[in-house]
Amino acid sequence: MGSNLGDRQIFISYGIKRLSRIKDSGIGAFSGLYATEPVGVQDRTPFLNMVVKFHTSITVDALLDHLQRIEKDAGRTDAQRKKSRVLDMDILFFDDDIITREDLVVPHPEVHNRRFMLEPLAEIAGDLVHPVKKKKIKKLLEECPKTHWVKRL
Ligand code: PH2
Ligand code: MG
Ligand code: MG
Repeated sequence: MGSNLGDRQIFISYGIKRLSRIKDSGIGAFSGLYATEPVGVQDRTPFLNMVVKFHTSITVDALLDHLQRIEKDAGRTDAQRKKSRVLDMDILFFDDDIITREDLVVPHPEVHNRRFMLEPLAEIAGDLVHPVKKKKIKKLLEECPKTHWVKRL
């Protein structure tokens, strides 16, 4: 999850609350909350980012629908797509599934390049093996250049 617009902490909390209400599912673990330098975004306001481990029996498409609905309900507009956003909820991994569709790529295509994803991930899933890179998260984190700052709050 990420937010860099408005009351960032409230939007992250809202995302968690809505996730916890998805049926046949549950949150298994939370990372800490991180302030992170924006990557590829004009606005210099730091993001708040965090990662949650989510157990579910719904399909990845049903999950994606939920996430998009939650983002929209938080007030996210299409104009925020490549810019600042009140709430962004991305699927980083879905089991070992490898999905390469136009509307969804899993594992997240940038996860190995982004310390703002890898640092919180390493906290709760350091031994998770990236099914494409075939490396553990903690290894990917070691190898990831420090192109942006990431600070655990
Ligand atoms: N999300 C982006 C683009 N850049 N930078 C940080 N620090 N955190 C994000 O969540 C983020 C980003 C696109 O979704
Ligand atoms: Mg997104
Ligand atoms: Mg994103």
